[in-house]
Amino acid sequence: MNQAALVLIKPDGLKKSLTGNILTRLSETKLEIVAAKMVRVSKELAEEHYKHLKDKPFFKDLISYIRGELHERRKVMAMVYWGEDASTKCRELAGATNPEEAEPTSIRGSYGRITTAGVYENVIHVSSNPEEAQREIKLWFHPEEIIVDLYPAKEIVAREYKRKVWA
Ligand code: DAT
Ligand code: MG
Repeated sequence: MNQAALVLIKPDGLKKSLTGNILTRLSETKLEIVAAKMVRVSKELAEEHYKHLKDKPFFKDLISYIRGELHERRKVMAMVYWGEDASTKCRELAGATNPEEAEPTSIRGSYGRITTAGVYENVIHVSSNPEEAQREIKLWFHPEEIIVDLYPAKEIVAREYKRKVWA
């Protein structure tokens, strides 16, 4: 069945110039990229994204990490992969959460590390399943940023809202 998965290239992946390698590895899945952008991650977005871990001792470090505070790279690359069993296929290539336990040829096994402070720098995020993907994609993307209709959306007329346009 066609599914969507949120994939994030985390700040360590960007700092290590791994974008090309990661995209090449993920292209083995034959899935389609239906959305992509660079994001400066707010504290609110980071905390909402990882809210299932908010009671963990590593939560604060995790938020700093995804916001790029540990890598002088205040950005992540966010993408939506779409197609047959998207989350399973992408997670298989990503490897286990703990980069030291990840299959050595997986993305996390190849490029991840655990810092001396205990932070899992595991290079990418991939949604675990379609339900998690839906929650996460709705956090990271607006409907019009995705080139297929993934989830029900509605049109609204927004008045008095401020946005930047080209000068
Ligand atoms: P995953 O990213 O494989 O879906 P997760 O959702 O359980 O794993 O955790 C999210 C992130 O939190 C993970 O990528 C790295 C960090 N993390 C998880 N368990 C950890 C631990 N025991 N020590 C340090 N960081 C951890
Ligand atoms: Mg997870």
